Amino acid sequence: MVVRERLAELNIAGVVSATGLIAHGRGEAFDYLLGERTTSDALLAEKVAVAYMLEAKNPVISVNGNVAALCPEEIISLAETIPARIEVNLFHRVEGRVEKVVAHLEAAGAKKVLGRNLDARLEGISSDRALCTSEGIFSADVVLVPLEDGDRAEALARAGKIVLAIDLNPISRTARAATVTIVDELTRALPNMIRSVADLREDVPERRRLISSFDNMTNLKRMVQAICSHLQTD
Ligand code: PTJ
Repeated sequence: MVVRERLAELNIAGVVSATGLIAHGRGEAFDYLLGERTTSDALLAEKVAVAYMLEAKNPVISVNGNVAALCPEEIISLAETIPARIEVNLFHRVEGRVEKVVAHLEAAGAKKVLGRNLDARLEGISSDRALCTSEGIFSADVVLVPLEDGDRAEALARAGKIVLAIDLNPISRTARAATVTIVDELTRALPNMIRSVADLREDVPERRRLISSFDNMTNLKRMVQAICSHLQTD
């Protein structure tokens, strides 16, 4: 209830879009099906995603209205500890909204947030959603996309980037386009990821083992099985 109230308030303030509220409801529905827990497979995907971020040359965390509203402090903490850049990249580009989302992150302590000045375009998307920054998403080798839409996730993958998605829907286009899909609720996933950074920072062999032994399609099948098993328990 507290989270819903926060999202509703930030919708009125212009940070969260109207469809962001619908997207959140969709996420809640999948989370009920999953049992509102982090499965061992999701925890593994979280570690693999951190391994990719620590191995990256220019890791970027893409932030939209929902992500900024749900967990600004955790996004900032993950970005600082990796370290990674934060870029605000919106699906609904209403006039003045980027500024509101950036300001919301800055009020939570974020520094040097990218996204105010968009000077590059992702190939393969015709709308304004292709716009990004050359310093951030355009030149990133690894992009963390919590709650991403399918078109952009596919475009990022086609651009040769390692795409790390956080998406409670294991059959979404985003989930299937990503290199690693974390099927977990965002506010549970981020603290787990922050904890994994400490374990993996100095352990290069373990990072590489995690990356080379991970297969996203197998991961997604296991997450679908986890939903089915949960529904079959009394
Ligand atoms: O702020 P904007 O304009 O950039 O818009 C952001 C939204 C989320 C509206 C936009 O990216 C969008 O339309 O996304 P989709 O296509 O609705 O995808 C969102 C996915 O995230 C869905 O598969 C949801 O199940 C999932 N999801 C929603 N809330 C959570 C979530 N996954 C993890 N944690 C959540 N809290």
